[in-house]
Order: sequence, then C-alpha cells, then structure tokens
Amino acid sequence: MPDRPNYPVQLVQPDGHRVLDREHAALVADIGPEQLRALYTDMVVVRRIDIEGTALQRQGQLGLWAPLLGQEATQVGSARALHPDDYVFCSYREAAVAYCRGVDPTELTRLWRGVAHSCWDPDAVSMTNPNIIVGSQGLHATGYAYAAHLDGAEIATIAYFGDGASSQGDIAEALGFAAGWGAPVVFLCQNNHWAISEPVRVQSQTPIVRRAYGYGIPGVQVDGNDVLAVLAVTRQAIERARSGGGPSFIEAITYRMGPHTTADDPTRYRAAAELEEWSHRDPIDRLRRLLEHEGLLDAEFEARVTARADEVGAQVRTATIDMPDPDPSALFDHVYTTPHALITEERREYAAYLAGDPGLDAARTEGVP
Ligand SMILES: Cc1ncc(C[n+]2csc(CCOP(=O)(O)OP(=O)(O)O)c2C)c(N)n1
Ligand SMILES: [Mg+2]
Repeated sequence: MPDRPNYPVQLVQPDGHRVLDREHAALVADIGPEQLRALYTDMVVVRRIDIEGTALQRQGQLGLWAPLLGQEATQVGSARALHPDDYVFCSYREAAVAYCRGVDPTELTRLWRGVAHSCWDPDAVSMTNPNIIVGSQGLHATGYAYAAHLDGAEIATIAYFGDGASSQGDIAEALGFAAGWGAPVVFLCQNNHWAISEPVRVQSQTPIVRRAYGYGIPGVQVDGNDVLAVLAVTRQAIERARSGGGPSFIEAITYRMGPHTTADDPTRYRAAAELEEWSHRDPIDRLRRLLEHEGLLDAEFEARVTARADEVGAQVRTATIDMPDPDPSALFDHVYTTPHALITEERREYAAYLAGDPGLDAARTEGVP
C-alpha cells in the first residue's frame, strides 16, 4: 500500500532550487525565512558537535564516537517535526536528534567517555539514550506507542534505525505488531548506504520502504539530504500516528560520509569515488544554496551561526575533558533496583582486584597451565 510512488520526496534540489510538489510543500508552508535560518543554524551546530566528538576521540578523550556526518538533514528535519510529548527511540548515531530534543550539548559525550551508563535523563527530553543493540529500539518504540494508546495519550513514538537494522528480526517483529495493533509509531530508517562494511544492496533487493507495504503500513521514501522534505514527511507521519491513524514508515535516503565509528576505517571497503559523489549532495550546502537563492544569507547571519557553533563546540570540549572519573564501583549501581547476590559478589571481587588482592589472582589462574 504505497502512500506515494517509489521515488524520494524532494522539496529542494542539490543546487538549492525548490521543487514543485504542492502536496509536500503545503506541509511546510509555515517555514518562512526565520525558520529556514533556524534549520540551517541547527545543522551547522550539530555538525560542529559531531566533528568535536570525532576529534575528542582521536585525542584520547573519548573511547568511541559514532559520527553522523552527512545525516544532519535527516536528523534535524525529522526531530523538528516532533512534539515535545512524542517519544524518541534511537540508535547510537542520533546526537543531532538529541540536540534538537533539548539535550544539553555538554551531556552528549558522557557515555562515550565511559564515565556514566548514560548521557542524559531520558524522561526530561522524551528520548532514550544511545542504544547499541541494532534494531531493538523498533520494539521499544512500538511497545511504548501501544501502551500510550491504551492509556489514551495522543502521542507518537519514533524509532530511528539504519538500513542494516532493517534486516533484523526485531524490526520485522515491530512492524508486524505495530500494523496489527495500530500502534502510533513512526519507523524512520536512515538509509545511509552502509552497515559498517556491508553495502545496502545486501540488505534488500527492493527499496527498503517496500517492506512496510507487506505489513500494510504506509510508507514513503524521502531525500534524506533535504531538510525540508524530511520535515514534511515526518510531520505527516507523526500527525497520522497522533490522530489514531497507526504506524508509518519513512526511508530517508542519505549517506554516512564518515567512518561507521571512530574504530572503523572505511577506506578498506568503499571507493573514494562514492564519497566524492555524495559530497556534492551535502545537506548543509544544499540549504545554504537555498538561503542564497532566496536572499537570506548575509555576512552578519553567517557570523552569528559560526559564533554559535564555536561556542557549542567549545562547551562540548571543555565539559568532556572536565568530566570527573567515577568511583569504579559505581559500575555496579543501578543494575537492579534491589540488592542482588551476584552483583554484590562481583562488586566485592572487583574491589579486591583493584586493591591488588593476590589471592584473587591465584584463584583466577587456578587450573591454567
Ligand atoms: C544485534 C546486533 N548485531 C550486531 C551488532 C554490531 N553492529 C553494530 S552497528 C552495526 C551496523 C548497523 O548498520 P545500520 O543499521 O545500517 O546503521 P548505521 O550504523 O549505518 O547507522 C552492526 C552490525 C550490534 N551492535 N547489535
Ligand atoms: Mg546504515
């Protein structure tokens, strides 16, 4: 049941000129000069945060960072379509979504520095913390959406996942349940063309969005490097969910311009020409060209945006470096709400190990030839 023909919705071409698509343009008719400039500012700031994350890892200040470079339009456009009471279930790459939800930029690196189990308070911003289990957030988003529906709350949930995650059983189960029970969930697949070193062609021989049709879920493909188009289709899907119309599926066609994470070297498996081709479709350049065409870009505005990005980048850097190391035994806090024998034993053993208990080493190596 295609909602739309199988080509990506686009409102702004890579050269910055608008596309004539009245239906989708009507969904963003309220986005005037100030709102366009705000979307541009968001994208420049989140790119700075992301670059700072990568640099901090390279300098040994973070254990890992999953860059979102190239995916700014998908993340900002979709996040700006949400209501404050909608609930976001994310993967590990959605720092830009978190920024738009109101997470303090100085909290974005806490987990990746290894000083806490989480980055931010999920209920303060209605967004879960980074989730490494590929695809599981689809189930969480569906369960939460269905429970909210039973409670009579008129909200939507949104699950952000990747092209690789679309092959996971969890996503298939989530789609089946959401369709059967009319759960108000939006499945947002960021097709960034790669799942670590696996190209998208090995995930699906048809456009990923078509999987939704098999479940009876309406879906749409969108140009994920076009922030206005993403805003339009996400608004439509969110309103459908909030008004009792059930689940939707969005496949945002975008590109992961950086490595999978800072632990990955993409030059070992993908051609430089591919990256070069996508660099001409950079989402920030596209919005910049639109602003230029529409006379909304001037030196004063640009200076303000750069100053804001510099300020946030510096905040992230300073806050990360200043994060105090926790007491190592805090690792065992919050595993269970009540005392648990195994955790208590592990806490004691770990404390003995840190104290250099020789008996512990002997016990460990017992039986080792
Ligand atoms: C259940 C599970 N299987 C495998 C992994 C290892 N893994 C981490 S990320 C990843 C690729 C995910 O690709 P995709 O869904 O396209 O998201 P992207 O990283 O491109 O944003 C894999 C296989 C994991 N974390 N969880
Ligand atoms: Mg991917």
